[in-house]
Amino acid sequence: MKFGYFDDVRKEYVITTPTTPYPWINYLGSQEFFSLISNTAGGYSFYKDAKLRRITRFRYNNVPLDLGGGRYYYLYDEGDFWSPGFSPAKKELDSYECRHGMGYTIIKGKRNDVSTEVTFFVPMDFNGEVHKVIVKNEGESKKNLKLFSFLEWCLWNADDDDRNFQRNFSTGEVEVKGSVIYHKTEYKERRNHYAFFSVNAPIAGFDSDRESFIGTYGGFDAPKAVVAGQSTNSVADGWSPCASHSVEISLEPGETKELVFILGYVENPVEDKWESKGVINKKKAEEMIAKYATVADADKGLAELKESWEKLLSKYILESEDDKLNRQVNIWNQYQCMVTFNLSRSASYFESGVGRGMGFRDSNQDILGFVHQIPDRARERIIDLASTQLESGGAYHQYQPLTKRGNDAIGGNFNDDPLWLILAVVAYVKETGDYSILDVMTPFDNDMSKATPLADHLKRSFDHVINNLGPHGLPLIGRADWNDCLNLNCFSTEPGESFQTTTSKDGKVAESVMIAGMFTYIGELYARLMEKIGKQEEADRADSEVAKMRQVIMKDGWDGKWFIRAYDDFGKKIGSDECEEGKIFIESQGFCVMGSCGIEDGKAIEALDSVEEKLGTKYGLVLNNPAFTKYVVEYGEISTYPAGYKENAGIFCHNNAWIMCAEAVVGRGDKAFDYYTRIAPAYLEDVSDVHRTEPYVYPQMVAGKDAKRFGEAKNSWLTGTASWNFIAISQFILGIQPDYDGLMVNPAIPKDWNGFKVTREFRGDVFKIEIQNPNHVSKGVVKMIVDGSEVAGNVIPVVGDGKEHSVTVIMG
Ligand code: BGC
Ligand code: IFM
Repeated sequence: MKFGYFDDVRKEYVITTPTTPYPWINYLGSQEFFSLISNTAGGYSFYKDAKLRRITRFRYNNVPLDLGGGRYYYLYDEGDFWSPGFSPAKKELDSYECRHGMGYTIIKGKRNDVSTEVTFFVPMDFNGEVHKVIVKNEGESKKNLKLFSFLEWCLWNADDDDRNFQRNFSTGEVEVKGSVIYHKTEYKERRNHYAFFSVNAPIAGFDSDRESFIGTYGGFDAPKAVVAGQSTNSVADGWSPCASHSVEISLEPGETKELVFILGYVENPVEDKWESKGVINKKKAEEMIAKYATVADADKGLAELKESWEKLLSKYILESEDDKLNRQVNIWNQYQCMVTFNLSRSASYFESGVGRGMGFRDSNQDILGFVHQIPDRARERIIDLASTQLESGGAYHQYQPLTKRGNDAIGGNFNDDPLWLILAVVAYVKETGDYSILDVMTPFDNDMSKATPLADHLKRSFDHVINNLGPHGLPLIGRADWNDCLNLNCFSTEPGESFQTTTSKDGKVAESVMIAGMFTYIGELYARLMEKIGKQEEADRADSEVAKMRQVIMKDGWDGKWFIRAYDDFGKKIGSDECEEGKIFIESQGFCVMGSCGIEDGKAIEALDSVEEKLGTKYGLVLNNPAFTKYVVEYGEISTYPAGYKENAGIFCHNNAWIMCAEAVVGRGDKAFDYYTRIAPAYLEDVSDVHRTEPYVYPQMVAGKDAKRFGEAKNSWLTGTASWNFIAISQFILGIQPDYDGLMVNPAIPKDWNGFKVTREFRGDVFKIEIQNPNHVSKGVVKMIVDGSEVAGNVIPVVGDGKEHSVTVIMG
């Protein structure tokens, strides 16, 4: 069942009912001010950091879920009232539509012959949300309406806001001046920031105290002031500050009224601190309000935003015979990659914004998906990440975006972390040709006195693996590798003790075949990069370490029909046929094959066949099989999940992409693409009732075949799935791979494809690539013609003239 449709021309998903199976959200903002907005206008906003600078309040775990808070509008029409976005009033609407587009959302609702359309967006270079509201009388008689706005302020630190009521009920401060409501509460610090909510029209009244607006025993669905059709002009003093305007709107039949509301955030430079308590400098707010003073200004802001997205999405454009594939590649997957770059794993309808900052592993992988769009920001992000690396080559697992400091509470010791940095840097250099990044003096643990060139950070990442090998010569897993829940050194034998605190022995036994596989894949990329910058000796050293690791994998990491997953702290195999449950895991199959293990002797194919046989389902590949039904205390968190969920045999869409890549490596394009379509959201639109999360973005996980709710997705939006699936489709299946000296073309496609076209902007040139598949093969390039001349091999050389170039590639 579907709950909307794709409008590919406008690059929007159009939702046709407010009661989607789960709130279907979008993100506004891509620089410093961000918002989450659901199809009923629920969600919240923050500046840079969802934990430390939360602007509006949202209650996770609310009932119903999407009424945790939002930026809400109510129409009052002589006794009746409703919300044009359905929530929070939840009065039935005569028509409803929500269009989630690239950085904006339009919600339209009609009742009593009054249609209202609200366009929400965060303009470029603007620390605020603009709401353009159009109210139209579509009836035959005059309407005397009142429009109420409403939002609730969060007292800045979302974590504290949720807990520290003894303080926070006494700190709230607001100021109302004309049509602007200012939120001035201090958060345990001398005030240097404030927020405001304005409208570009005279107001009939306002409320800034939530209880006065809603009533002590009321709810968002029927606020006292809205029911009465009259604001109370409350000025908050402690308790819960909010912001609500009421605007009188009289409309003749056919008449329209347009308004612009702005929710803004102002940060003052340190030197401009206010000296007196309760006084704020309103100059910046006034400038922001003036910038979008009219509907024409708002329209211009929206047009600029759309243009910037057009530009971002023009770097890789696919024309294939498959509309679902085109929309997935050209619109939604690239959009999701940008959102994951901006938000890491911090704020979604599954991530509370207070739980985590930016992940070292996660953000490095995110770079793979957006580096072609904004290489400059990828460069900056890489340096930020590398600056939290430790001298040992290990890394803080997370850092807080506002401070950019490593998070001590979580620490490091996830032994896969360092390798992802190499992968991100290689992707950046291949995309840009900018080797100078390798010379950037980059601190360890943010301490500039310990800075070394970025190239040295990569060496330490590489060496971190070989300095931490276990009894078989495989990498020690540390606290966990990519699979956060495989905690082989962190288990407890005491009931009730935390998994994360007790080390069983000395952490020198448990080994990860996945990290070994990653090392063969990424280590080889490191060797090639070193060769490129003339460090042949280092390249040779890396090559020989990688070759050694491949041997170790084939000797002690091969189980007979697939790669084993790990050795536990007692030296016992995990992910082996000899195990009772969890006989096979997906991660090591993907990375060992990508790292060219078992290619020559057919073992790679054998491992991939086992993947389909043991892990395959119609909704994707499960992570392990059989699912754990018993606790295995020495494995850590993994077996605490019920069978079929999350890391215990859930379908982790992230690692499905590694299998697509591996299938492409062995040349099986049909299989690679088949796996792609099993999880790509555009192909699952028709089962939205089963899948439940947004049909336009990937979820992190879909319940696996052992789960009671097989096929149901969770954790949509913020997941490495976005970047890896983009890599899988764009570089491994469609096969357009940035390389040091040009664009390599190496598709692995289904045999029945006739071909496809890709427009790829690369280092300033635009390549119009047409791939023809006259002999219906999956892999192999027999001829390549660039600007009319045949070129040997399959690398389109960089031209560097900033012009358009035509490329024809014949497969065979
Ligand atoms: C959770 C995992 C999750 C991971 C994300 C763990 O603590 O339990 O299920 O995927 O964190 O980092
Ligand atoms: O690898 C992790 C990722 O860092 C966060 N989400 C879950 C993945 C698997 O555990």
